[in-house]
Amino acid sequence: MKTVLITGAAGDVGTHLRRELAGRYRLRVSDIKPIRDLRKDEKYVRADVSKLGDMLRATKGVDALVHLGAWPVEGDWPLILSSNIIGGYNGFEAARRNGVKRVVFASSNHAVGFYRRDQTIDHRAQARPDSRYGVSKAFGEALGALYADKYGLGVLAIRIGNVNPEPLDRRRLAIWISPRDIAQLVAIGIDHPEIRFEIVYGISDNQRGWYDNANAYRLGYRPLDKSEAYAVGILAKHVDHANPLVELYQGGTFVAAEEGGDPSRSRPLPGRKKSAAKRPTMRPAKPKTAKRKKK
Ligand code: 15L
Repeated sequence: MKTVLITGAAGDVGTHLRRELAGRYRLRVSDIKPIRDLRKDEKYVRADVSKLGDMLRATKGVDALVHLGAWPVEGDWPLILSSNIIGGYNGFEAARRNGVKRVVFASSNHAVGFYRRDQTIDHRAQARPDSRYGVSKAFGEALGALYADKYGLGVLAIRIGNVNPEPLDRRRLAIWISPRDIAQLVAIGIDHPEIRFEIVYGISDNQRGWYDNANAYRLGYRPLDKSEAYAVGILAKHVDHANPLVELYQGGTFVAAEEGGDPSRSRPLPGRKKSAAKRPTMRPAKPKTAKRKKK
């Protein structure tokens, strides 16, 4: 039986995974918080992901690392830097130094949150983070590619939507993943014989999804749950957010935090002055008809 370390195991996703993966692997679980409801075959190691020494101790002798440990939403820069950027690096580096063969990295939909909801994106979509948190997840994916290419680790980065027993709202009808489906993806990351570096989306079989998750299916993923089963009840309660950008982009409220995000501001139209394109519009304004020069 493989020994698998789950970091951030006291969090929501970690708690679901501990239950779903029990009996399948010998689980070592780590967190900065204590975990009191340990199963008899689980071992707890206190580890702060921002400390390389802790991560070296925690990853000793494990076959695979499931690296969930991080700040889980948008946060200020010092927090994202220590928990997610340094914490992400420490996970991969400790795995490398201890000869861990597999890393499953918990990336997020927020690494690509600035794609519009009317776009379908697949695993090749380049990062368009909607937050510092999203940037840290894109950084983790890049680390995964580096550690796979340079050091031969097998890495699965899962752009996780939202793990919950049921989808929470209209946006989550697109990105929801059930606990048993995320466990299935994690198990693919640990056991699939041919993984070098792969990105997949962590979503169930969601009819309203905006991801083409063909790469996950290619690796054998067969989700058991569908968000559509909850659609009628959720849509009946749905009220659009006051900020239209929240409904326009995949990242939802993350795109509107602080500055209120609108990527069209940073893309001046050809022949227009940059300052004019900076207006916070959702659609690029129509170019003015060029004035004729007087002869
Ligand atoms: C995430 O990446 C977060 O960790 C989680 O707390 C949710 O905010 C989720 O995304 C989401 O987008 O619903």
